[in-house]
Amino acid sequence: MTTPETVAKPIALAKFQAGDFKSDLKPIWCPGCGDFGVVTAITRALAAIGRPPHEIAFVSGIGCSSRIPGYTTAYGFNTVHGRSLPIAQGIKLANPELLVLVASGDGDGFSIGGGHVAHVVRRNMDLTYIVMDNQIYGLTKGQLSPTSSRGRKTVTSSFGSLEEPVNPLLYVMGYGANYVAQGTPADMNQLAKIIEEGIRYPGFAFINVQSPCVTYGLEEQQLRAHKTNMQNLQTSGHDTSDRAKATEIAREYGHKLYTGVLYRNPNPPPTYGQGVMERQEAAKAHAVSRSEILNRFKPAG
Ligand SMILES: Cc1ncc(C[n+]2csc(CCOP(=O)(O)OP(=O)(O)O)c2C)c(N)n1
Ligand code: SF4
Repeated sequence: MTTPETVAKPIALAKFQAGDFKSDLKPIWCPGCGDFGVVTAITRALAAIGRPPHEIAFVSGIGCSSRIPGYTTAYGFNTVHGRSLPIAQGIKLANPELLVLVASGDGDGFSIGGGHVAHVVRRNMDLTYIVMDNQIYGLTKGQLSPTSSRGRKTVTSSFGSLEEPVNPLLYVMGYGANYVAQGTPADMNQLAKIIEEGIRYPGFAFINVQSPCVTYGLEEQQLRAHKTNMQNLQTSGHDTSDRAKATEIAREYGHKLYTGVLYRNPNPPPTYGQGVMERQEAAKAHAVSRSEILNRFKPAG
């Protein structure tokens, strides 16, 4: 039987270069913004996947990071702040053959759009969700975001934040995500690789990217921390199938920068799209033909 996964999973069909996925639009991000590295990593991952741009839908919300679909040659939909996930789910269900990527900022994804994350994870929608986590609202000029650390001074918290930050890794692990990874443009090869693996994963894949905002963020501290405090999970022999260990690592968010795949369920459960397809097949098998219905209601005599 054909399921969204069997038709949508990327098979290397043609040879592509990363440049084939870069649009002619010149990014208007601030020079040095981490998001430049993220779009490069995404285009590299797409080249490795080998699906042509017209078979890819790239959905985002609103924010500096959400500009990213426009910088690629995939079909792009820069939607509404916080609503990228519901729209991406609709696109995937309407056309299961499309490869659907979703991009957000930490504000877009875990503040106004935070409520959608639990549901997309528990449904196991076959989407790749990339969050550019700069711990600040960049586009609107430096307000406190849900991942800003306690004590962080911003234009909306001049005496320091009184709140504990949201932990995006623990959040998705808590709802049972099957592919969870974290990367940074400071390690481009790994970032491209974890995005590629996320796209290949048959189900919902979450990739948190520590992407520094050089204008309103704590870029110096962040970049220094990335260089000195990074711990590469793949070179340290982490077992990506160990959910309990991955949850322990996720708890370190904000303290230690773990990069690579935290968790990859080796036995991917069925996706929501698969369930929908199966029900459609079952409904067809039990379908009553039009003439049968007309016969049932045929007037006697
Ligand atoms: C419904 C709605 N509320 C608020 C805004 C204003 N707004 C636009 S982007 C944004 C936050 C941007 O931060 P983030 O999502 O973290 O992305 P970044 O710009 O840092 O990449 C806000 C509050 C909006 N456009 N729409
Ligand atoms: S404001 Fe920050 S997040 Fe936005 S483009 Fe500039 S550096 Fe990047």
